[in-house]
Amino acid sequence: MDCLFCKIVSGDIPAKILYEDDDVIAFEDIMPQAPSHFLVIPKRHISTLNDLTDDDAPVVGKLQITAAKIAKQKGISDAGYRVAMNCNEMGGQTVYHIHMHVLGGRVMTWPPG
Ligand code: IU
Repeated sequence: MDCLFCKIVSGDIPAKILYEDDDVIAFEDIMPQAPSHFLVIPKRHISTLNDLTDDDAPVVGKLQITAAKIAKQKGISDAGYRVAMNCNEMGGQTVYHIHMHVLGGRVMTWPPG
């Protein structure tokens, strides 16, 4: 599988890991778009949000719960933060292994560009 995030999961590509368990892994984004910007991904390869099935509900829920826990540990949860998942080209997806962006530490604008 020629997937960059699968290679982070396997340890073939280094990343600053924030959290890991059997199902998900979280790491700092290499090109942060906010003072705090990390990604939470399922360990199992899922290319896009369009590929999710009902069976994926537990892992998708775990992405969000993990994101919130890490945001709290980082001290950004009280001030607030943004969670985003991009899907396909027009959604701004560049890595085709689903990932939840968590951005905080600055005021977010709406709508996103
Ligand atoms: P996108 O939603 O697919 O556009 O986001 C991909 C993100 O993955 C983007 O913010 C990159 O900076 C980030 N990233 C990373 O953290 N580590 C990597 O090795 C690669 C991309 I490639």
